[in-house]
Amino acid sequence: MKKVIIVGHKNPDTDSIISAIAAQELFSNLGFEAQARRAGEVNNETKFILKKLDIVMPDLVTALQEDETVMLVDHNEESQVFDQLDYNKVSHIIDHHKLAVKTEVPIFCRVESIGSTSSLIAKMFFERGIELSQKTAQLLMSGILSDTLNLTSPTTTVEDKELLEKLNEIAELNIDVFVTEMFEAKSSLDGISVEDIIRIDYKSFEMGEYNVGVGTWETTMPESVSTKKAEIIQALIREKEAVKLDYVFFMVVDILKQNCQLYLVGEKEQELAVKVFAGKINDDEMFLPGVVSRKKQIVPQLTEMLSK
Ligand SMILES: [Mn+2]
Repeated sequence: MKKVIIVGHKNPDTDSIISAIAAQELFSNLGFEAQARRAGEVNNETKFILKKLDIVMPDLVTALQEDETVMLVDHNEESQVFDQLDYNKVSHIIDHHKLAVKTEVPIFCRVESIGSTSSLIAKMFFERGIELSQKTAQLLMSGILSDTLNLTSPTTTVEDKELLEKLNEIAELNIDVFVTEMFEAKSSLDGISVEDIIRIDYKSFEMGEYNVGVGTWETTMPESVSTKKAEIIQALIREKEAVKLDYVFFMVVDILKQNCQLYLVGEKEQELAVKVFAGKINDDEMFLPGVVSRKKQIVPQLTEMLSK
């Protein structure tokens, strides 16, 4: 049997953990010896979901065995894969982010512009006619609801809505209640240090010649984070120096009011933000109404400017 290790990105979010767990079930059904792993500590939202659905947390990914290959879910950029990975070991990519790699050999690659990788895995279950348990259906719904911010993010597609409805025929979840609990868990700062706030949902990107870090904190209680702004900015500056970033940005996303405070740690970031987003800077931050998605509303715009 072909052995495949399934893993999401570093600083895993809910979608990257859930899509790995669900892909393990899908690919086991397709004749693989599939194992879900995680590439880092998980956030409070993910912990809440796995506990609620009584699902075992995947183990941390470790060095690969000779006969194992890797399926990347919810990412494909080299800067986001787990540290020890030789990219030549990647045999599969299932993702909904921009494709940013070239491979030496043909691989299985399923990339769609859809709201979550969980949506894509759900779609693959349905396409292949593989039966979903109630728990797996609930799990996939959580992934979709998390990544699309309950279908409100501009990344949401008609298909996400249809898949969610179809899954709920099996899952029978009270979506409103579940989402409220999920977002509460996501917003909780229980056991979360300032370092955790910037690290938990942080990604780095190559934009033109530049290395750019963009962290995000999605919350229903932005004030709980904004009171720590000065400390967060100091931590971001330390991170920028430590890993030699050219720019670092941090988004505090208000899930309910659908807006973002973009923290700007220095003059370079301020200049770039003014050019790209044309907002007003007030006390090291720029208010961006309607902006909630790093993938769709921050990264492409920065990349375009920095690639000129
Ligand atoms: Mn995702």
